[in-house]
Amino acid sequence: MARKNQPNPKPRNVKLANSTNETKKIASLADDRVDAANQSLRTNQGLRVGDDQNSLRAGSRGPGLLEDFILREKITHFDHERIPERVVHARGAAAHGYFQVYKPMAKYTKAHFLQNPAARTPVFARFSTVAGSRGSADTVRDARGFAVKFFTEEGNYDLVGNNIPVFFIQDAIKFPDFVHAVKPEPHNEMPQAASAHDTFWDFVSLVPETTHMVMWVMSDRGIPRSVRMMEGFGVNTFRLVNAKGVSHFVKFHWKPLLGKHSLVWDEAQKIGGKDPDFNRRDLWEAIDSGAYPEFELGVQLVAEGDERKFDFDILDATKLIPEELVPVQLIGKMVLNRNPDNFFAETEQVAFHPGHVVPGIDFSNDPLLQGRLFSYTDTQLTRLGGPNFHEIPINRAICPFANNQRDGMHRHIINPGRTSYEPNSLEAGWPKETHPEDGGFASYPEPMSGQKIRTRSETFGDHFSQATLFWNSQSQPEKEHIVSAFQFELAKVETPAIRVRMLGNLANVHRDLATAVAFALGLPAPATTENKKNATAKAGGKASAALSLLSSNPVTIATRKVAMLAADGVDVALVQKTKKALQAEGAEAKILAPHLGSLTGEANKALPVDFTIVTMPSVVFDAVFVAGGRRSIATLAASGDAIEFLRDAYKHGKAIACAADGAELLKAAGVDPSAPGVVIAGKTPATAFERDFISAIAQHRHWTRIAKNPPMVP
Ligand code: HDE
Repeated sequence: MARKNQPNPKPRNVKLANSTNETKKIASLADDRVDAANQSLRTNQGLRVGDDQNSLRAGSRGPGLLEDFILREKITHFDHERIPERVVHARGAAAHGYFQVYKPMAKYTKAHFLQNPAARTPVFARFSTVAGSRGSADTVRDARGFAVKFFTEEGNYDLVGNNIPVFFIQDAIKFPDFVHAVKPEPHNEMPQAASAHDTFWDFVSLVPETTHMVMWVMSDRGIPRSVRMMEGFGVNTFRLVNAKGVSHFVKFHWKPLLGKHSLVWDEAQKIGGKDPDFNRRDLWEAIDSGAYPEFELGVQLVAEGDERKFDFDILDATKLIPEELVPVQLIGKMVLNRNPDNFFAETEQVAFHPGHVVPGIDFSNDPLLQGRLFSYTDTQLTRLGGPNFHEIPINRAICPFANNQRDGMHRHIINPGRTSYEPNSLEAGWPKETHPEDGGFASYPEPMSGQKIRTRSETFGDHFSQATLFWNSQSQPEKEHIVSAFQFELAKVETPAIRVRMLGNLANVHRDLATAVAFALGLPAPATTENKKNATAKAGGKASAALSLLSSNPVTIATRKVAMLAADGVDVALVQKTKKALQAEGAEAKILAPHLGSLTGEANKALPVDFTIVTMPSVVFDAVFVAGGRRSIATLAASGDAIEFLRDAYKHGKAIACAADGAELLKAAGVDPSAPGVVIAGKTPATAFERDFISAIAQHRHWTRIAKNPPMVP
């Protein structure tokens, strides 16, 4: 076996000292990989197994024998395969990669991994939904976790963020209440992974500080097209501290190089049934095919002395700092280039913690963050079964490592020597502290004074201005989606008083929003009651372009998936030409047909089929190409599956291209050939057809086709 059975008490991989950190981490994980190829099947004690088919029994038809230690070992291990899932963020997918800073950040931080543009720091990033169980669907409406572990030479640094820059609550003491409210209801454990139920809306309607984040979750941010196409945010305010001890407050951002894109709600729900692993599969396949997801790391920096210059409190996690006030500086890039070898060992056992910091990164007094700093180690004790979870390969630091902690469940390290205390003289005082000037961690010495009280600062009191800012910043289609989401969720709420109370909160965000939602609920539009002054006078009266998903996206179809619908009799030449043009732009084109194998095309040309139409529905593609050929079109026009495929693509605003002789099929599917985003071959030269199709896909959605459904206001 490849495994080293004797854990090394010295720093791991010292012999790799000249290699990059990235290689070190890969090597460190490789030490723990057990490759079963060419190996005998053995028990956990190393005994070679002679028969893995039959248990030990008294005669071939007799009872089993207690003596069968091989059966007992196997079944016992199986019985204990499950560990508690994460209380929140149970459903996730992850990838390895690296981070590289663009230029030295010494002016702001002494963190080593933010200094050398030539160095690559290994990372492990996990993306998750929040409310659902481990086996829930990927495309539910929810915030997404965006957690990154940096294996730096000064120890592990975790940036444990979300895809939404603010949080529901201001104080950690409300977190269990919030989570209990959003989780399935306790009496019947329904609904799974959904906020559209009474307890969630009961809580948020009673706690107005949730309004801003609720706006984000009801927006298209709640249903990302791909984790590769969503932003990430550190949410809480942290500190960067330089070698001279000068501190800046910092908000962290991740910006995806593929732009920010979302699903539409009907599509998200259908994917939930057709491919519950949609986001997980998308991440895996992209990395597998070499289309490595990339995210730039951004920082918003606020000098220590400017802490109070905003009309909100930067310690309040329900607020963001508008990019117009403090621009985001892009300081480096993360590339995810390797899928995990084993889901459980890596993705499930990875343990993030916002308190895993390195010198040069520190905390603010944000009361949500302060509570988080307790929670994450505590939760691992239950989830990973004891205090030694840092020894699990995926959690191990790559730097030299020694301290006086000892024993506990599942201890792997074998510490030689007699001392595990400090001070000691028997081991010459080792392991010893490091002076901060030499890299030892020292907390930022923020001056403190004040009474010991349970009070929230008055500066946390405005709950609506930024919710209004968010609403104002959305494009028309995005506003329509927010309205539809509230209409959907609140119509699922069974208790009328909760709907009414929630409308009261929405009225403080914007009259149009409250009026439109009230219409669908059959309720009168509520009057604006509270905080109106704030909502108009402060940031709420303005807009911030960066808050719209549709702003500043790159024009690209890279990694987009295009379905090519075809049947026997297909015009193979046009399919191949269009496929080539799409691939040249980095998109992926797949042939979908009524049967697998090969299609017999016109002039007896063969076209290999990738998938049957029923197994790969429209909702898992970004665009559709309807191949030509008289017989092919006639077959598809008579196929309910092909018609539904096109109907969905049309309804979901996706680009549709069709060969010149495909009118019959479009008509059967109710596709208007002159609608935006529908491109018909033959009208223009072939090159223009390809170009028009590519540019229609690059627009992601053709919103006017979606906006008609449902009506936003009476
Ligand atoms: Fe978490 N959160 N959280 N959270 N959180 C956990 O830690 C908690 C919050 C976030 O992929 C838990 O290991 C408290 C904000 C992510 O493994 C737990 C509070 C943000 C992940 C926990 C918050 C997050 C977690 C559950 C309020 C965005 C998944 C399992 C004070 C910045 C990490 C675990 C992964 C996971 C506690 C609020 C992000 C219970 C008490 C705000 C991405 O410790």
